[in-house]
Amino acid sequence: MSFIKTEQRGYTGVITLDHSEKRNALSEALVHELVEALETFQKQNVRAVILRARPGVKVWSAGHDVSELPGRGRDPLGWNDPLRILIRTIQECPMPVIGMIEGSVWGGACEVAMACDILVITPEVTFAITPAKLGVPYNIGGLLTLLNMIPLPIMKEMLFTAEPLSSDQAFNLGIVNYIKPAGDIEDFVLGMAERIATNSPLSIGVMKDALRLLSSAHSVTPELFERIQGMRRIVYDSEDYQEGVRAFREKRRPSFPGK
Ligand code: KGA
Ligand code: KGA
Repeated sequence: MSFIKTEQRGYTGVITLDHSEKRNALSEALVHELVEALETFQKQNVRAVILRARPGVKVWSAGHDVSELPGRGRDPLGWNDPLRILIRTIQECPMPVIGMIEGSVWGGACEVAMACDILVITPEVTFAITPAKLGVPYNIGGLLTLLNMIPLPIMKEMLFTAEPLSSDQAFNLGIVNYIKPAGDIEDFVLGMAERIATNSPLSIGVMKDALRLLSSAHSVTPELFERIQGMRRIVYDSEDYQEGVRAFREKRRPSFPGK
C-alpha cells in the first residue's frame, strides 16, 4: 500500500502525502516511504523537494500516529521513533525542502513543517502542537527544532494551550515565508523550486548543513541531558500519558490526574 505519491519534474521532486483516511498521520509505514522517496530523489540529482498534501485537504497531517505510540514506561519519541527519523532525514538532506501546506497541521507534523527549509502556506492553515493533550513529553531535539523557528513566548503558549496558531500569526512571526491562495500556491512553489535548481546544489547543500549544525550548536553537558531525560521519563511513566493515549483511542476527552 502506498501512503505517498512522488513525482519528478526536471530537478524538482514532489512528495504528496496521500493517506487522507488517517489524515496523513505519520505512521511508521508512511514515514518509511517518505524517507525512501527523499533518498531516491537525492540519487536522481533532484535539487529541490516540495513536501505537500493533496490539493484541497482539510488536514495536511494529523501528526504522530497515536495508535503506534508505545505503552506507558517507554519513551514515545526515542531516537528511532519514525517521527525522529523523518525529522533527521529532512534536516540532513542536502536539497532544500519546501513545505507547501494546506489545511491543519498537528503535533509532530508541526515539527515536520518546521524542519522544512522554506514554508509556503494557504490562508486556512493552522499549526497546533499537542503533546500536552496526550500527556507526551516532547523530546529535546524536537523542542529545539521548534525553538529554532518559534519565539519562546509563542512556543510556550502553543505547547501549554495546545491551541492552533493561525496562518497570519505564523507569517507575522516569520515562521512561514509566504501565504498564497490555494489557487496560486502550486505554481508559486514550483517556480521557487525551479529557481533554486538553477543555483549551485553544492553551495546550497553545504550552507544548509552548516546552518543546521550552527543552529543546533548548544552545548549540553551529560548531566543536563540526563536530567532532562529523567524529567521526561516521569511523564511517559505517568498515568497522564496512559490516560492521554487511551482517551485518544477511545475518542473522548482525557481527564488528567496530574501524576
Ligand atoms: N494518529 C492516528 N490516527 C489518527 C490520527 C493520529 N494522529 N489523527 C486521525 N487519526 C485517525 C482517526 O482515528 C480516524 O480513524 C481517522 O484518522 C479520521 O480521523 O477512521 P478511524 O479508524 O476512526 P477523524 O478524527 O475522524 O477526522 P476529522 O474529524 O477530520 O478530524 C481531523 C483531526 C486532525 C482534527 C483529528 O483527527 C485529530 O484531532 N487528530 C489528532 C491530532 C493530534 O492531536 N495529533 C497529534 C499526534 O501526536 C503527536 O504528533 C505527538 C507525538 N505529540 O504531539 O507529541
Ligand atoms: N565582482 C567583480 N566585478 C564586478 C562585480 C563583482 N561582484 N560586479 C560588477 N562587476 C564589474 C563587471 O564585471 C563590469 O566590469 C562592471 O563591474 C559593471 O558591471 O566593465 P567591466 O570590466 O565588464 P555590469 O554588470 O556591467 O553593471 P550593471 O549592468 O549595472 O549590473 C550591476 C549588477 C550589480 C547587477 C551586476 O554587476 C552584477 O550582477 N554583479 C554581480 C552581483 C553579485 O552576484 N555579487 C555577489 C558577489 O559574490 C559575493 O559577494 C560572495 C562572495 N557571495 O555571494 O558569496
